Amino acid sequence: MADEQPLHKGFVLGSIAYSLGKKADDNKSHEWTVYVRAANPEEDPSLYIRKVTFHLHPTLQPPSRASETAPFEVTEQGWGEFEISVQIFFHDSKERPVEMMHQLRLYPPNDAPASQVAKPVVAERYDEFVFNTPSDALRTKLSADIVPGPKDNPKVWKYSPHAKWWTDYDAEYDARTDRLQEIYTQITAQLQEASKRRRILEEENEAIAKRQS
Ligand code: SLL
Repeated sequence: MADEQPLHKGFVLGSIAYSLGKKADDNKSHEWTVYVRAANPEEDPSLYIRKVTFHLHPTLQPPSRASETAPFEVTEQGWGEFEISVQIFFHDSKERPVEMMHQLRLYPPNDAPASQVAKPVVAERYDEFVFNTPSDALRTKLSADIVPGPKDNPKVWKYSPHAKWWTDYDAEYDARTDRLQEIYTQITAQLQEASKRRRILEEENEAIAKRQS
């Protein structure tokens, strides 16, 4: 019988924007990239994603851009922030395309500390694709261990020029899970210690009660 477990793939939809500084054209104050990347820095998302289309503001021509292999991204220059509609298509024809909105951010929030001004502005969110009825081929691909590809493989974001500004959600998750495990272990030890102390006190009480009766 076929394995009926759904498969989850963590991914990130976001944008990164660098200020081009004072010498830049008025209408090209920033260079930005909007992207769909795998959560895992070593994973090639083109194993399961066939194409991503980004629908930009009509001041950018042509507004519809298709990215047909990893990295799934579009880089542009401009001055303004706007909403980008993103469609993600999969190799598996049974999987319906996913449509999402992303708010492009170029400017740091007003309350950002001054030291952050030179950094690019990253706006991104983690999400998961859920494949409920993946084909055998997709299941095989998604279940395979991630083997680090050739060094500088442009399809994995580990080697992207933006990588140092990006969050490794997988590593963050693992670190949190390890920390939780540590806390559980400590609490269990403390509980055992407390119940041992309680037993000793109860025995002492019983002994005293016996002597008094
Ligand atoms: C705004 N609603 O008014 C937005 C629109 C459009 C920004 C922003 C393209 C570059 C160019 C560009 O930055 N468009 O115009 O050459 O803030």
